[in-house]
Amino acid sequence: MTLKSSLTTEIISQAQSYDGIRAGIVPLKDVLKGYSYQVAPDDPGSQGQLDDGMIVDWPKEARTVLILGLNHPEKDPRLDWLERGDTWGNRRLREISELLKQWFRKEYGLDAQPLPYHVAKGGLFLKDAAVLSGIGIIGRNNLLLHPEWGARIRLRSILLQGDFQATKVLEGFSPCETCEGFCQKACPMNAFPQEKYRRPICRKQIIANVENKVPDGEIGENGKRNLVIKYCRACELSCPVGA
Ligand code: B12
Repeated sequence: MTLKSSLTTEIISQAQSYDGIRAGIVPLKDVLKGYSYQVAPDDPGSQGQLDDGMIVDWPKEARTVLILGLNHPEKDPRLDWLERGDTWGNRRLREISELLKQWFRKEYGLDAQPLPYHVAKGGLFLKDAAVLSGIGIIGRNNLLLHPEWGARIRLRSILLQGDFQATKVLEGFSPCETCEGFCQKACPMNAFPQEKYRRPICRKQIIANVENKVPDGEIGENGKRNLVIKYCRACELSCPVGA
């Protein structure tokens, strides 16, 4: 099936009509050839805290990925807190994905499949997909940097039925080249020895966050505030891009 390239513009504009959303489109086959698939094909250690359902089989006709990025500004830290099995930002991304799926069916009579967060549950490596679709670049903090929001962005993907023209890869945006590396210096665990991100070191910090839940959530059934996990964001929030 060949679809008109003008549909890419329509799909992106529909996705970006939601507040705080940026979107990109990339062929699924390109994402599956990305760096992360080459080094970690099965996403080791990504068991995950999130309650996403598992997608066992991707639809056969799904050949395109629509990537969504939701701004997580510092002034709204709750978006990043994990409460009752999900973060508030991810709940918003799930909701928007579902609305886009309905819109896609109504508008074009085609199927869309929102994917889970974790690769082990049928999701994709989201930073690779976001770079390839032109939403941003990978910074020295090992995170996706968006020109306007820096690393303060969270990702989600939707598989689309059929082929669509990809959005362009971002060019001329390389803020880390002239930066003194605030992100790496800010890491409380020194997870960037020799300026390279080391996952096992970073993971120790994340485990400490998981073990140190705090009662800052909504009022639960027991009349007390729910416990929430506040993940470390030091390498993200110290980045001057989008601060
Ligand atoms: C497992 C996981 C973790 C693990 C391991 C992280 C890791 N990087 O290995 C732990 C729990 C430690 C973790 C920590 C964090 N995570 Co995390 N994590 C994930 C998850 C589920 C998979 C990531 C993964 O395993 N990647 C594979 C490993 C091998 O690759 P990598 O280290 O990420 O590096 C690859 C890319 O940089 C890529 N790359 C580099 N240059 C280029 C260039 C091109 C052209 C391409 C295509 C690719 C590419 O190649 C590298 C591999 O060689 C993703 C969600 C998802 N489904 O993708 C979120 C995700 C990456 N995490 C995210 C965040 C925000 C964090 C934290 C800040 C904690 C927090 N507050 O949520 C920290 C930051 C850590 C860091 N500086 O990288 C966000 C990143 C958003 C962004 N702006 O980039 C994601 C996308 C989830 C989301 N909600 O949107 N995370």
